[in-house]
Amino acid sequence: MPRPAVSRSVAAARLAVTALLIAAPAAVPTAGTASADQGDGLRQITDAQGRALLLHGMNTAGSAKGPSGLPWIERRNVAAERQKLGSNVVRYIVQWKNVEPSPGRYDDRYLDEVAQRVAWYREQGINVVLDMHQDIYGPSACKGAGNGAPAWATITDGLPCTPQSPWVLTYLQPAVLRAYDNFWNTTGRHPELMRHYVAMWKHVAARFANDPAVLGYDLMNEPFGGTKQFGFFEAPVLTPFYQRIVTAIRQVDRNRWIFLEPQALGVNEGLGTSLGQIRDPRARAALTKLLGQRDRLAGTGLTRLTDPSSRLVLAAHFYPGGVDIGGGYTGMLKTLVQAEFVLWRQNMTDAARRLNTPLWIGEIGAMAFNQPGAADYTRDWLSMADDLRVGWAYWSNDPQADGSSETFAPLDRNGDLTEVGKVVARPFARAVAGTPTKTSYTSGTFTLTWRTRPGTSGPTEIWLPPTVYPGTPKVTASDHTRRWDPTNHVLSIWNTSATTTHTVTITPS
Ligand code: IDC
Repeated sequence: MPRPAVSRSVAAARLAVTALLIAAPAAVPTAGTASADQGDGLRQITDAQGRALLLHGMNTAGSAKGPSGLPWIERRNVAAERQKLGSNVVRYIVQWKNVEPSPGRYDDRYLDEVAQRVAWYREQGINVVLDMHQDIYGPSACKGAGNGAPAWATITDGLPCTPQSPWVLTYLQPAVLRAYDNFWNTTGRHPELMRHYVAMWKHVAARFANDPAVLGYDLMNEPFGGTKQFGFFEAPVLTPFYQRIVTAIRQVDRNRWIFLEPQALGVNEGLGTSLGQIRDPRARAALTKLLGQRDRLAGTGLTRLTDPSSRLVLAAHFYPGGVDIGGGYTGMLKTLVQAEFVLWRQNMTDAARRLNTPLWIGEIGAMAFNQPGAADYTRDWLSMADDLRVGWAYWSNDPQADGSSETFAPLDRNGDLTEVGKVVARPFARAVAGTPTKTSYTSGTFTLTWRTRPGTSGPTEIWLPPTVYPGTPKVTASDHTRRWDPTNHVLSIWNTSATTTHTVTITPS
C-alpha cells in the first residue's frame, strides 16, 4: 500500500524536521529576556565546538585595493591586533582583478600570497573572512577610481566617466552604470561575466577549503545594481546570482560560512533589503540524508523549510548618512544618524529573521576621529552591536597616510592604540558556550548572560583590554570553574552551574 507508507514517512519526516528545528541552536528564541531586545532569536555564527562566535575585528585593508591586491600589514601588525584589540576575526580583502587577471586564467601566486597572510592570522587564532572587494566596479571603469573587477571584465561601451568627490558619487557616472549593467547582464549582452565570477569563487574556495583559519567567504562587497536598484535588483538579479555562487562553492567546500551582502545603496543607511532566500546545499544534503525521502517530500511543503545547518550569513554594512564622508556626530546630524540606527536595527534584524541567518556587520566605523562626536559615535555603534549580539569588522585598519585626513585606524604602524583604538578596545565574549542573551559594557563594567544550548563544548571566552583591565579582573559569575590567562587577557568560564542561564560581571581590579 504505497499511500499510507508515504504518509507515514511524511509524518516521520515532519517529526524529524521538527526535532531538527527544535534542536537548532539559533532557532531557539531567547525567551525570558526583555521583550524590547531586538536581538532575540537571531541565529549565531558558531565554531567547531558549537559555541557562538561574537566576531570583532578589522577590515584589512583599503590598501589591498591597489595593483598587488595585498594589504599593508606585516606579521607583527597581526599579532599587535590580537594583543591590543583582542581581534578574533579579520575581513580580509581580496580582488577579482588579482585572482583572474585574464579570462579563465587564475593567478595562484596571488592566492599563495593571500594564504601566507592567512597563516599570520592562524598563528594568532584569528578567523579569516575572505572578502571579494569592489568599489565603483573596478579600476578600469572610471580612470582608476574603483577597484575589484579586472579590465577584461569591465565593459563600459565607450561611455564617459569623471571621478567624483565624495567617491561614492562616481557610482552614478555613465561608464560605471554600464559596467554594472553588463556584469549583471541586464543589457542581455554579457552572460559570460557572471559565469566567470562564479567560477572564480569556486577556484578560491577550492584553494582555501582546507585552511583551518578561514571561517568564511564574503561573496561581493557592496553589490551595486547599476540602473536596476532595490526591488529590481536584489530579488530578481542578486539573489539568483548568490545562489549560483553558493552552489558552486559547496561543490568544493561544505563547511565555510558564506556571507551575503544586501545592496549597499540605502541599506547601508538603514533601509530594508529585499534579498531573497538562498538555499545552502550543505543543509539540503543534511536534510536529505536525515529524511531519506527527498522525492517523496515534493509538494508537502517540507522541502521549503530552512535547515538550521545552513551556513549563510546576512552581512550588512552600517554607514549612516554622512559619517564616512566627513560629517560629525553632533546637533542635527546626530539626530539624523540616531534615526538611522533605529531603522538599521529594525530592518536588518527583520531581514536576518526572514532569511533565518545570523547577522553581522561587515563594515562599520570609518568616521574620521578628528570629527566632532567621533568617540560618541564609536561607542554608540559598539553598544548597538553588543545589544544585538552581532559581530563586526571595523573599517579599516589602514594606518593614516601622510597628508590624509582619514584617521580611522585603531592601531598605528607601531601597533600602538590610536584615539579611536582606545574606544574600540573593549571587552567582548569572543566565544560563548551557549546562546548569548545579553552583553553590555559601560565604563569598566562588562556583563554577559547566556543560556546553555545542547551540542556546545568548551568554555565561554571573554577578552579584556589590558588598557582597562591591567591586572587580574574582579569577576562575579554563576559558574565557578574559571581561568584567567594573563598573557592573552582572556577569562575562560566553563558551564558548571546546574542552571540553564549563566551570568558574569567583570570589573577592573
Ligand atoms: C573607501 C576608502 C577610501 C577610498 C574609497 C574607494 O576609505 O579611501 O577612496 O573606499 O575605494 C565602503 C566601502 C569601502 C570604503 C568605505 C569607507 O566598502 O571600500 O573605503 N566604505 O568609505 N562603503 C561605505 C563606506
